[in-house]
Amino acid sequence: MDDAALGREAWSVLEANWTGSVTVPAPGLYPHQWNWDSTFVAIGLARWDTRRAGAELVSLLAGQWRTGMVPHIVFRPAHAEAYFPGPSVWRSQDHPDSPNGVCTSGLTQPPLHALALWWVWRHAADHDTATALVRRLYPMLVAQHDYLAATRDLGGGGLAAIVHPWESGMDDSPAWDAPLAALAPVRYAYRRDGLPERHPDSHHDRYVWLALRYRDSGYDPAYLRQEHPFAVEDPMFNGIWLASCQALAELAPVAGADPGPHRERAERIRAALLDRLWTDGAFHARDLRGGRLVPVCTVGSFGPLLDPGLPAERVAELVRVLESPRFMGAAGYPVPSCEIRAQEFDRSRYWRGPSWVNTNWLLRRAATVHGLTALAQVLGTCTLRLVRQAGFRECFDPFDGSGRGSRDFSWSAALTLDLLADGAG
Ligand code: 2M8
Repeated sequence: MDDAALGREAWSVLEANWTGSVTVPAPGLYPHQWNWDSTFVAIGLARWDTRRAGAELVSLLAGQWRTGMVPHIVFRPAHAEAYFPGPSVWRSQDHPDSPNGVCTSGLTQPPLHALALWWVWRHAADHDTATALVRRLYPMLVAQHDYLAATRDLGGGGLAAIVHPWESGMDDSPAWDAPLAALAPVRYAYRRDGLPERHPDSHHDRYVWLALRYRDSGYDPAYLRQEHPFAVEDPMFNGIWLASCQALAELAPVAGADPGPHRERAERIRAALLDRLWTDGAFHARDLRGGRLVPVCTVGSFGPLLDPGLPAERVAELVRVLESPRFMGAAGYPVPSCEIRAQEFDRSRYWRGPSWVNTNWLLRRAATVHGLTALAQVLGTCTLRLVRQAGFRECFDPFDGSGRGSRDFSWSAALTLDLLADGAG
């Protein structure tokens, strides 16, 4: 399929998943607005349609809480209980800090928003619209970053902790196995049929239990600090946060603000990543409750590569691991979501092996940031090969490229548009 035809197909997926104000991740399984999905959609649309890219971010931020937290799901009322856990589980409307008239979840997702806004601003054909958008969203993104610094630094070392696997976006990643296994066994009727590739004795019961505990605390920051049994410093979440701090520093002058505090925060996050999460030639998640680094290396281990200021020797070490048979070197369709030789690796299980377009895009961006042109080229070409051969699937087998999970998946389509516009084909 040539580039023009692939681009047309990507557009038709995004049209079909557009509700008039938001792009849902996929028909059927995901009927609401998801947080980082919308940031990837905005990135993908940035070079093509400034207004719609902006609308995607604006509708997502309509769900922002007064604490600054940007929720991981903004619900569409007409489809309220079409996804579990829906609004009746989260009960956001009972909380005084939740937004008026919008139902959301009580968790967040990786803070890619400022990077997405910067991407839209930088690539906008319609400069006035982009500038107005930056001025409107900048204070909301500052509030989001302040929330992470004030409420999520549960380890006290300058990083933001996730308090639920869903907050990572890489839900079933083996990086969360040990912290989840330490929880008491629980059983809830939480099953989703039709997804055979998900973990059969999955952690989903624990997911629901964790979400309910946090909800029942009244989404209380003191409870998170003192009692909540799941708290993990994820290198991908924090690498994305760092990149977003740098993006906010770039955007600050457009909004008439001082970039200094964002640069300082980025430096603090870099120092904390190196100090707290680096071991054995890569970044690893830190289980704050278990008090140790998680041994398994996943695609999340490369998140801090998004930082142009990462010391050169660390960049070289990470790229060596990335290109080795542990990751890209043994997969025909990189980058697998988990190290191939790890015991936990599974080529077909959700976030435990398959290759995803969004993480490939992030790593391609990281390669570009460090001037690694050949690596960026391989990542772009391989990602386009996946969608050309298997369509805009949710994820892909890293060895044979066959599609997994949902079809017509929005971020796979949107990021294809970005790769095509960037000449990655
Ligand atoms: C998946 O996560 C949701 C929960 O948030 C789920 O499993 O139902 C993940 O792949 C996540 O990264 C993504 O944002 C979401 C919607 O595509 O689906």
